[in-house]
Amino acid sequence: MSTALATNTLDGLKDKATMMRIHSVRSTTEAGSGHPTTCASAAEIMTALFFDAMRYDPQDPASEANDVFILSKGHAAPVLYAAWSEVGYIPEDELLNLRRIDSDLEGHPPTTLPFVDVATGSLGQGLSVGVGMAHACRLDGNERRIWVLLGDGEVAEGSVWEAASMAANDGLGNLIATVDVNRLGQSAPTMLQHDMDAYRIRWEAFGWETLVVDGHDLEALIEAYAQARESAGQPTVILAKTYKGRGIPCAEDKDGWHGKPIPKGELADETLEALQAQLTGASFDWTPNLPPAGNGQPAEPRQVAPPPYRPGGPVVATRQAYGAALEALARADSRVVGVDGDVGNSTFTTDIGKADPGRLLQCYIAEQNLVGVAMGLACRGKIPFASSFACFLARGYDFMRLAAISSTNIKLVGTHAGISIGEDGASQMGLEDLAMACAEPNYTVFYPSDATSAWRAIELAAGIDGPVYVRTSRPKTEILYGSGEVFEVGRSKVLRSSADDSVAIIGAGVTLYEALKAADELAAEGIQARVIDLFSVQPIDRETLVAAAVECGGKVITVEDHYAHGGIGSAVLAALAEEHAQVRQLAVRDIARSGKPDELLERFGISARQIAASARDMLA
Ligand SMILES: Cc1ncc(C[n+]2csc(CCOP(=O)(O)OP(=O)(O)O)c2C)c(N)n1
Repeated sequence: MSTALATNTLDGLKDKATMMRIHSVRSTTEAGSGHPTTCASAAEIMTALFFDAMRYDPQDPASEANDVFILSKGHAAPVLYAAWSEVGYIPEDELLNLRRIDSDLEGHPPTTLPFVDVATGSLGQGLSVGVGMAHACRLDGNERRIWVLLGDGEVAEGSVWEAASMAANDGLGNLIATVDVNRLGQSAPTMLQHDMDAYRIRWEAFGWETLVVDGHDLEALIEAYAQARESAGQPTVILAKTYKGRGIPCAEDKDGWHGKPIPKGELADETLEALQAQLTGASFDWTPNLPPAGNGQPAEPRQVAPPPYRPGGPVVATRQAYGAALEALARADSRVVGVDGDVGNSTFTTDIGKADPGRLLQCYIAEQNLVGVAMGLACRGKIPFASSFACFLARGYDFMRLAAISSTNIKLVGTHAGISIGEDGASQMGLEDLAMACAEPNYTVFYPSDATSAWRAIELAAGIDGPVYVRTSRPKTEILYGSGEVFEVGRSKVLRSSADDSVAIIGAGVTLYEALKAADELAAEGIQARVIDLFSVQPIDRETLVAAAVECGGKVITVEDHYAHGGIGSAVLAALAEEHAQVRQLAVRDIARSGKPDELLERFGISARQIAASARDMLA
């Protein structure tokens, strides 16, 4: 397909690109910080996308019907704001508020802006989010396209290639990436500089339709994007050869200008004069390429079946209950999607396939992408449950962090938590996952102990608008709660309690069972112990914990199958910070190893025997 643009149209478009450069220089100079050279290389790309390739309503950037644009190279935020200004959404003078405390035009794109679905700026995340969004659009059967702009330095991130593999494997023809190959990174030229052939070979090898263009040639870009829109079933990447700082005479194609604004005064004046001299002043009549009407709302969720477990019934692992609950949720709510990283038969995420095989996405062994895909799905109204062994989610932690910044509605389920997995050994044991999730202030964190509470945790997670982490365990455990038991965010369960309690023991997961055994042991000696199932680690049930501390003479023991920092002991300590309480924290304090679960609980100091010993010691 060939796109012959009338001269005045082409000149008008060129002026748009020049205006985007002018805005980027002005706003960063005014802010005294930012990345004008990063913006300048992308000005024609942004112009071709915003004035030709994308279908969207410039006056309704949050419309569900719009094509989606993800600025993966988030430090180019000023050119994104400039584009939305040039299409008429952001008033021009507002651009000068860039990076101010009272402006949404932050240094990197925030989701407080209606045209930003996900925060970017930690490089290497946008393409994974794009894959998730492309899948969401496919699930909804709509024809929206997802456009992602990456930097060339950025594509050194492994996560980009995790996403690229999945996009090609899944034939996501609705995903179109552009790499702004401007040759320079932050501190040095990029690995491949302007070796466009090397880029082409790599992307082709990953299964993408690949187009190499002069990234400052608007006609070439428009033609390439038109071709990309025709793609039958493969994602397309436009490899745009550009120059960093294009049009800024003092900085064009020069090392040492990354992340530096043009200083106010003579240099900024000269730069703006040079840019203004490039304006043709051509009249430009633009009619936005409006999208077709969006799809209707998803079907109203139906009532989820209650958990099928009963005290005294067969033992069930909490990870199994997660899979069963996920299947039940998926049957009740078409927005629920399962995301697996090739451990779905261990995490039980594959159970969702029994409800609908189309709603189980396979990311293979690529946990950064796993979290990013979930983020993209959530951005488009899905309720994604992404799961792996708790330990492997650590690989996706930076994505979890950006999901927190964006308040993305993702549900992460870590299975095989702690030393209780046993024989597989230390590399398979998640012992820092609670610390990761709880470090993010807006994550809700559940740690269910039995199958009923695990089922309810999954159901609660689906209903929360924001990121949730659920920690589950490998061993099969007894059922503690009947199906009618009500679980709530921020509420724990008191399992043993009497007026004579002299110590409170707080556990969750496998250690709750150890706590119950210890309480039995102590009761036989005439010592009454209160036992609390923490369940909701964040937010925490301060009221119940404070009452327990007060009523148990200030003697509290926490016991957890997690390292000592950032887990349930830390959370309880913080909750009791203003109380007169003596808190003993039993946790895994050394590097773990293989063994039988019971042997390991004993070796690492979190067994029933050690809890009871600790209680006796406190009361002595
Ligand atoms: C994961 C991550 N690592 C490092 C950085 C710091 N950083 C910001 S921009 C940049 C260079 C990016 O180069 P490139 O992708 O080529 O973008 P350009 O500015 O050249 O368009 C670096 C290293 C970051 N933001 N994210």
